[in-house]
Amino acid sequence: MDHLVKDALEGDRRVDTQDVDSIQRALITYMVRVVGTDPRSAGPRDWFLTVSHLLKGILSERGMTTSRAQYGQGTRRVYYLSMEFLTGRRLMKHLLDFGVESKMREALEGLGQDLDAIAEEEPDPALGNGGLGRLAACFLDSMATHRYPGYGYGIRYQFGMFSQTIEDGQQVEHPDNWLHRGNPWEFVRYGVNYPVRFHGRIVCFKDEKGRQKCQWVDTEDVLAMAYDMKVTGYDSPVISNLRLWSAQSTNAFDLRYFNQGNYIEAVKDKTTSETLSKVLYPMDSTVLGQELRLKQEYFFVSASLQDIVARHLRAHKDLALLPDKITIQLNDTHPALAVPEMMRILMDVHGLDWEPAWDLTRGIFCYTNHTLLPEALETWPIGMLEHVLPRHLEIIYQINHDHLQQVRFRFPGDMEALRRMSLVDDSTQRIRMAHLAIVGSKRVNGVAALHTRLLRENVFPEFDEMSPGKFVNVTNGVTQRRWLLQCNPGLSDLITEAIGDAWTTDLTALTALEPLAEDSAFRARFMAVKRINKERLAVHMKGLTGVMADPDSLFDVQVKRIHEYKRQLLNVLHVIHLYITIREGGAPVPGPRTVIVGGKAAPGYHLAKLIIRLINDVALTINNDPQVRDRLRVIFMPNYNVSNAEVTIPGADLSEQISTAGTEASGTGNMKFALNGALTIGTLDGANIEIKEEVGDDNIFIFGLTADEVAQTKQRGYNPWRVVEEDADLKRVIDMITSGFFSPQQVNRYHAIRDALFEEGDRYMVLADFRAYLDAQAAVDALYQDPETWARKAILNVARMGLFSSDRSIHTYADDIWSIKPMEL
Ligand code: 26W
Repeated sequence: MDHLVKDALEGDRRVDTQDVDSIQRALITYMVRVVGTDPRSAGPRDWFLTVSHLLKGILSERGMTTSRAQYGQGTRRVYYLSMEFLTGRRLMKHLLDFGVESKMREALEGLGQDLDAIAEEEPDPALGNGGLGRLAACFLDSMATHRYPGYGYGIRYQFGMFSQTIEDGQQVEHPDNWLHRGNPWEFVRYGVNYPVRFHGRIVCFKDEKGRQKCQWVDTEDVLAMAYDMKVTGYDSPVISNLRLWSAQSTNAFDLRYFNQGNYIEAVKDKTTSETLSKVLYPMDSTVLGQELRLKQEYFFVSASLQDIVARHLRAHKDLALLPDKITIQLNDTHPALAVPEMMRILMDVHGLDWEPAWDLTRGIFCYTNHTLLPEALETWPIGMLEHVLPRHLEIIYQINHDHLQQVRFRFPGDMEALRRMSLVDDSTQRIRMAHLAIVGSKRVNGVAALHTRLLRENVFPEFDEMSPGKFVNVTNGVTQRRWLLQCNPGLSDLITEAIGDAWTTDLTALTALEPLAEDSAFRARFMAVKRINKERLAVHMKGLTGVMADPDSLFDVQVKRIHEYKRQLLNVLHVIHLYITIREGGAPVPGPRTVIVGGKAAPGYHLAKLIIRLINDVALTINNDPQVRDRLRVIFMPNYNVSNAEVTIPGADLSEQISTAGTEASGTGNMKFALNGALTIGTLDGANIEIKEEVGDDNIFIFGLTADEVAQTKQRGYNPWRVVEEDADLKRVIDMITSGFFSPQQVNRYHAIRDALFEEGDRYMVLADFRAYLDAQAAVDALYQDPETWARKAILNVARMGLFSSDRSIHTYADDIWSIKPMEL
């Protein structure tokens, strides 16, 4: 058999992807044999399926070659556990990674088909909320590209992030049934399934050697079934795997009812089990404490660890080798139950004692924190854990007992340290998942320099003191393959023509562009590319909203989740100020400018939804005002997602990164915009600080309070009323909103916003930064009047983005945290 397999993987039975004729033959074969449609009557969807099945074959061949090599080398691996992966569409990505886009385009053209139209048929798998999920996807890309042995684990949600429409100015959520026409990329592994247990009770006994043993019995079980998605890297022989778990009912559970003759109850149970992987929770900053969410977290953690341990034992036999052979990265605390679950598997399944099990466990995990917002730090009610995962609660208590011993030793007599460091919050009777993740990990990292500093100084200072060197920084990055090469072919070609293509896998190579900022011919070409991208974006938005933007105007873009801390409201206040200024004919007349805002609000986050409505009301007023509409236009872009980002980011002139300093952990959109030649207007928050250091103070618009100033101002007593009293422009803007100018049908529509700003003390300091923001925006307007200087700065931004590649992040994780090396293939 071996020679046949070898032939399939390496021989001439494969499609020759550099030969148009060979591709065409393969396409027709796949269309007929796999899709089952007559090529003469095939529509774009059939062609999409055909191309993806052809690619899937190649993915499988190369994937096998990778895993054969990995086993051969006994490679140390990293497992990336994440509740979310926002991979974006796959088709163009795989073509680009395999280097076959142009041949495929040609082959399809010969068959009368347009590749771009076919690619549009693919649903965008929205298996994530925002930054954290997209970061996971960028990391998988960087790992595969640089040949690191990485492996992702997550959930195959049947419904991903809701799709958003705007009706009557308001967000409406629609279910994202992304699988309804099948998912050609996945490999279903019916044979790879694990039972995941819930509820039940614990029985403890002494074994034959007199040791205390515990068993978890009378559980309700759900089956986790594996679906694999192959992950390609750019021009890389390594194919990684993203294994997503889907919940199935177990037959054993159904039988109980069957035997009682209660068929309907049995089927009902089946659907209850399957709800576990039904839907992604669309919140990215407030934890709800819902039992179903807890079950989702445990479901994917348990299945992943069972799979990891089984694979380890197949290859290495010996559990003691676990920390040598694997490392597991926890993407935020959502998979933090992995710590007690690993303990359970080692002790209850494999019979290890507590001490050796704990030594192994602590040598395996690392934890990334992605947020400083207190309401986003996960905690679970003890009562709920006791009910859903009684064995894990016991293990957590034992971990806490040992941990608090060490705290007492390190901080003798310090009751406050004990209280703050305990895994149990006594006042609320909840388990603190970040504490659990920290105690169970060998390294903890923040995602930008400021964020890591604040974690160490303000959020977990005692942990930092107790374990010097445990907290480290790894600043986020983005993959230049999707966020430049794929989404901005015009700029990519221009760069490659000028400096070669080394930047595609080493972004620091972009520094070679710096001298070209002084080359007027290059500047002209650079701005011509921007112009084309703005036209493409304008057409795209016209299609989505009916509103046409003028590509000659400054495209001012803020796209990200809608949240008070990200301060879309500050953006709106500026827009209203511009509106007033233009109407009054005040000098200098700003603009023309198109303000584009996009993003989803969590369905239960009323204030965020109200901000969306305000943007739309303001847009309606401005865009219908003949006196203003040629100088200022406002567009709310609906359904912001990876695919829309790919069109939006290359077309931006100005990137809005205006969070309250000390609230945005890193931001990654900020990096994507600058990489595509937008200038940033931003606060000294998250990675903006490092972006400023790289591009230079002259090439970025920084404004507002620093994180330390925000803290001091709050401490001294911040008074939003006074800020407004002292600023006539601000007062007019606020009055206009609260008087119902933008909502004449309902004059009190925005009173909740007024209350948040005044009665509730303007938690995010929107008013405090208003004047500084106006000044920075005035500087933007002035600079935009000087296109040559603008272009020079934009080019320097691109040239100096080398640091912000996810390749750099991944090399840092690999060297400093994971201790893994690229594979040799
Ligand atoms: C359970 C509710 C929930 C869900 C998701 C709380 C918090 C989250 C995430 C941690 C939110 C998130 O996506 N954070 C973002 O992570 C990015 C990648 O590190 C950072 O760039 C963003 O600044 C951060 O907001």
